[in-house]
Amino acid sequence: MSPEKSVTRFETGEFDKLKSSLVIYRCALKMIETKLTNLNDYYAAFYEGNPIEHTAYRIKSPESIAGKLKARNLPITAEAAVANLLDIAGARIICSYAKNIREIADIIRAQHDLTIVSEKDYLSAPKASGYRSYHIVAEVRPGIQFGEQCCPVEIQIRTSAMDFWASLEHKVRYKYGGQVPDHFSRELQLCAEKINELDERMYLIHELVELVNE
Ligand code: 0O2
Repeated sequence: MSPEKSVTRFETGEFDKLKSSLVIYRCALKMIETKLTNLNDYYAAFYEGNPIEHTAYRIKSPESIAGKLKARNLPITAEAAVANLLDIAGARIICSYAKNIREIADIIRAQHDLTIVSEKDYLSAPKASGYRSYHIVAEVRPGIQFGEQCCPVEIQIRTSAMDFWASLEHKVRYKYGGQVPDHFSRELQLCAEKINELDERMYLIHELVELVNE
């Protein structure tokens, strides 16, 4: 039996304000999507092994925004969301090997029309949950119609195996309303370690095959 989950929501007036606030995030996300599609096309045309497996894009749902504001003891308002949350617009890059993650992060960092706001290296320092990924928050300027306003987009870069783990852990955490029982947490931490080990071993196989080809 699943425990009861109480859903935090925006009040009607605030919900309408949030809907208007989300327009600029959608525009910013489309700009990042174009940039990453171009990067993917470049790799596909000029590299033998494209390190990008696939990309995904999402705007955080109002329920999820409200839940995050509540968890941080912030008011459930559009203003608080815009002022405090950097991951309302999110892009995810799934790549083949952990080594590709840093290469892709370097390319993103070097783009002149992006302003890097923050970076979190959960590869060198995984979260207590076992979560591994590289996060970059980049700001873009979606257009003069929004004045001088910049808009943040969180870009998460990880391997397929790390992504598989993160989806499962997210599902478990959601199921238990954030209070994951200890035995599940331990099992997930163990899986994260094993996944990391597998990522490294598969990369070694890949490198050996490259050597043999040479
Ligand atoms: P969703 O549904 O993906 O949008 P926070 O730790 O979230 O309070 P911050 O600084 O926003 O504070 O977090 P951080 O570390 O940059 O992480 C933001 C996002 O990374 C999360 O968004 C998740 O997508 C992912 N993430 C971070 N830690 C974990 C983890 O332990 N497990 C999984 N599965 N994902 C994680 P949201 O809002 O949590 O979720």
